[in-house]
Amino acid sequence: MTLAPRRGLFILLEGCDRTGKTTQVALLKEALSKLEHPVTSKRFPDRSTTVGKAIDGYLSSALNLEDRAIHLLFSANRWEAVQEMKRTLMEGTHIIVDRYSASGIAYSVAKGLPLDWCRDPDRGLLRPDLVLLLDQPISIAANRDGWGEERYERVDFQERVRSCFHDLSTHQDWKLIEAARDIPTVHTDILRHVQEAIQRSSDPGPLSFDLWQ
Ligand code: FDM
Repeated sequence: MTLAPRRGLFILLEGCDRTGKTTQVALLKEALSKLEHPVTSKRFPDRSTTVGKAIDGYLSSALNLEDRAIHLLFSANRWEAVQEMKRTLMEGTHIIVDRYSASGIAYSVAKGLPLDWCRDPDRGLLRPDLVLLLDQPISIAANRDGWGEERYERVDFQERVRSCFHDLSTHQDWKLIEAARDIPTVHTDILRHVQEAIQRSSDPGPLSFDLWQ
């Protein structure tokens, strides 16, 4: 009899724009690969799908949409990835994800949409096993190269997004990562949390499709 592989962990990095998530996802993936953990990565929005292309048009301001319409597209973009993510995790591969439902909520709440309304379309999505919130003062992000190129890169808006991430994190077991430190230090911190999660979950149990429920 062949035993099914231990399932992979869904590891999520969240945070405001330019907190270093993309760099940290790449470093984490490289580190886990070196440790011989099967691992892949994914980012939301996934701009490669039909829905993702509409989102990309919106983010680059080529396309205008109602706040609620774009919110639903971001959610649809997560739902369309569920089966692929499930398959990958069940094969025993960890997935490191750059943004997910919390971004969906934080950015829409920052526009003034009600929290409950924003959470509803994502109810029942796959729940992450570990959430790392990369956090730093917005003034640091605003000094990075290329700031302001996309629709949401405005200081007042990002302050509201950050505050919503903080509110969300108080009700969940998220790890707060101080992102204003140098890249290797942040990486070491993230890797420690992830290794602890991997060690803790000798049997991670079934996947939970109960996000926000
Ligand atoms: N964003 C991202 C949302 O507004 N809602 C979402 O559900 C998600 C996943 O899209 F400004 C925003 C957050 C950010 C932009 O930028 C995507 P990056 O650079 O690809 O993370």
